[in-house]
Amino acid sequence: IGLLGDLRRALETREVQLHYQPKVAFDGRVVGLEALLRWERPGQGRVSPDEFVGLAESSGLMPRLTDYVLESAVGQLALWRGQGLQVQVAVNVSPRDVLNPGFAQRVAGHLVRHGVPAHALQLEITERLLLDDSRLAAETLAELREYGVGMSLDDFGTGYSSLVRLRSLPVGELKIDRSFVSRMVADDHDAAVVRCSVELAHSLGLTVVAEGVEDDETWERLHSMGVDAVQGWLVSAALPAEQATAWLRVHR
Ligand code: G
Ligand code: G
Ligand code: NA
Ligand code: MN
Repeated sequence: IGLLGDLRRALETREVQLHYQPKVAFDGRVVGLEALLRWERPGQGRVSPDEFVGLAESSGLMPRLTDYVLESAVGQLALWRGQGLQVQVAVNVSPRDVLNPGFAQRVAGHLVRHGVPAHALQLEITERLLLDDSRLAAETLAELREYGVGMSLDDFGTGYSSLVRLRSLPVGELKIDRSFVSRMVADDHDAAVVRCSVELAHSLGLTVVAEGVEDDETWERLHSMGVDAVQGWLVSAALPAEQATAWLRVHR
């Protein structure tokens, strides 16, 4: 109860912030940044988004939190574009968000208000969404895709989505879950999952991002497997907006 009250207040005072983690191609070029929520609760230290996103979902606060995230991310995109930094920003949305009537219109509203083109925004949806075979979710995603918003399938490999569902989904990118990436050097089975995911993605015309890349050997293996881009601590952790701006100036 204390945590929920604090979270509501934190959204008003903007104490909850977005940090940005770069996704880069193997030549070092930036292909985008993923916005990740960070909350330093006064006197209590950092609260993990796993914890407060879950709380927001179970308490009905999620639409507000997601709106807050979209507003911050699209606002930041407008600032970067104004400075000549042409990047794409990815926002995580929960399966519940996509089932909210009017979600696509709200996304479009943020873009229009800030004068940001739809292609500059990407939504990361988790593979879990595919499990509940919802018509509304499919229609909402199709509507956003039609509008020009990018779509990425997050945590790939953890949700056992069927090939049929995957083929019919309007996504342009697949992100291999970091549980496979982090173990692929040590474990042949994890390496096989990564290799097959890359092949599957490419044969469906999707680009592949590997997340959770922490060392050079993993980077090299992913490169040789034909992965398109990587994200992880080896490249950079998620950075506060100001540091992300400095990073972009150096790496664009
Ligand atoms: O950055 P970190 O590992 O702490 O994130 C933990 C989890 O919280 C991840 O699953 C991530 O996708 C999720 N998360 C981070 N930011 C957001 C957000 O803005 N919206 C939603 N729905 N989930 C987020
Ligand atoms: O669920 P999602 O894939 O959105 O979660 C991304 C999470 O992974 C974030 O919490 C982010 O902080 C975390 N993360 C990003 N890069 C790395 C990494 O190299 N190693 C580990 N262990 N976690 C990472
Ligand atoms: Na994500
Ligand atoms: Mn992920």
